[in-house]
Amino acid sequence: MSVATSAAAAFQSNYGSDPAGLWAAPGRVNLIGEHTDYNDGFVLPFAIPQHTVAAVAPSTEPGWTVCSDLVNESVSFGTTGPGEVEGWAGYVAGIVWALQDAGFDVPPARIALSSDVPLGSGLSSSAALESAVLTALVELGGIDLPVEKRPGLAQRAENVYVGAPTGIMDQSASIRCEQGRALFLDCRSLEVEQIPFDLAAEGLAILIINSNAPHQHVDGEYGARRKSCEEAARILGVPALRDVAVDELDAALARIDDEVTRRRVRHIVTEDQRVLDTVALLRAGQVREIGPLLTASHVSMRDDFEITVAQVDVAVEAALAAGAYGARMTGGGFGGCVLALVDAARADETTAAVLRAYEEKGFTAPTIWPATAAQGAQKI
Ligand code: GAF
Repeated sequence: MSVATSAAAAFQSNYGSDPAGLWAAPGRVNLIGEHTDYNDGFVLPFAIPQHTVAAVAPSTEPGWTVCSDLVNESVSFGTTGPGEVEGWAGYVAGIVWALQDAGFDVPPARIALSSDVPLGSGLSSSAALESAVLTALVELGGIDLPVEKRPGLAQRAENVYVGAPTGIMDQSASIRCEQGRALFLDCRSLEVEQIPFDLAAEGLAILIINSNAPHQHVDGEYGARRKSCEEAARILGVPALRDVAVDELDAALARIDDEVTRRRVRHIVTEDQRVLDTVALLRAGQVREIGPLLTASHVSMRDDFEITVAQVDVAVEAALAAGAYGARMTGGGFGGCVLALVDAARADETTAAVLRAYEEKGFTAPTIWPATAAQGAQKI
C-alpha cells in the first residue's frame, strides 16, 4: 500500500469519512554542508522519494485531532503553548502554535498521518511531518504564508515548541526542494538556487547507507556543538562562523585558546567552502569531481566536529575501498546515514562490500538503497 493510501485509510478508519485532501512532504539527504545551517552558512540537500503524507479535513469541532498509523494512537488538543503536547503529536501541535504565534487563524482540523521516511536515521522524518502538516493547514485555511517563509515557521515549531535546537536546513529541504535538483541554500539570506542533479544521465548513483545505528539529535551533543560554534563566533567578534572566510582561518584559530573549539571552527569554515566548491563543480557539470569534497567533509566531521560513530566510518571506508568517488555521513550525526557517490554500474558491488564490512565488524546489517532527487512538499 502506498503511503498516500495508508494515510487516507487511517483517516477513514479513525474519523469515519474521507479527507478533504492529501499533502505529502519528503525526507532529505544532505549532499554536503553539515552543521553549517545554524552558523548562517551554506547547505546542499535534496529531497528523497520517502515522504510523510497528511490526510486532512477541516473540522466543525474546535481544536485539532491527529492520528498516525505508525503508533495507533490519536491525540486531540486545543490552543497550546510550547511543550504542552509531547511526543510525536508535539510536532503537529508545534506547527499549529507557530502559525497562531505568527498571527494566523488556523482552521480546526482532523489529521491522519502515514510515512515511509525511516525514523531516527538522519533523513529528517520530523521535518517531513512538520512540512506535510504545515502545507496542509496553510492551503486548507487559505493562510497567506509564502513558500520561502514556511521553513522558518516549521523550524520555530521544532526549536521553541518541541525544544530541539536545530537549524533551518531540513524544513527548507522538505518544503523547497525540486525534483531532479539539489537545493543550494544560503542559510542567512534564505536565497536558494536549484542545482540540476541528474545522476543517471552521468551514469552515476548515490547510495544511501542507513547504518541502523540509532541517531538522536535532541540530546545534548547537537546542542553542545551549536554552543561551541556560537561561543567561537563571540570570541572572534563575528555574527556567525559563516563570516570567517577560509583564507582567514589560520588567523581566526590563533585567537582561540581551546583546542576543541578550534577544531569545531575548522570544520564549519572548511565545510562552508566545500559546499561552495561542490556547487561550482555541479554547475560546470563535473559531478564525479565532487567525490573528494564529500570524503573531505566526512573526515572533517569525524576528526574535527567529532559527530561520527564507528558504523558510519566503516560504511564510508568500505564504500571508498570498493571504488566510490566519495562518501560521507549525512545529517546531524551520531549514527544515521552515509551517502556514497558511485558509478551506477558498480552500485551492487559497493553494496556488497559495505554489507561484508558490517558483517566482519559484527554490526547490525545496514539498509542500502539508491537515492533520487524528489519533489518538495505538495498536495497530491
Ligand atoms: C540536523 C538538523 F536538524 C539540521 O538543522 C542540521 O543542523 C543538520 O542536523 C546537520 O547539518 O538534521
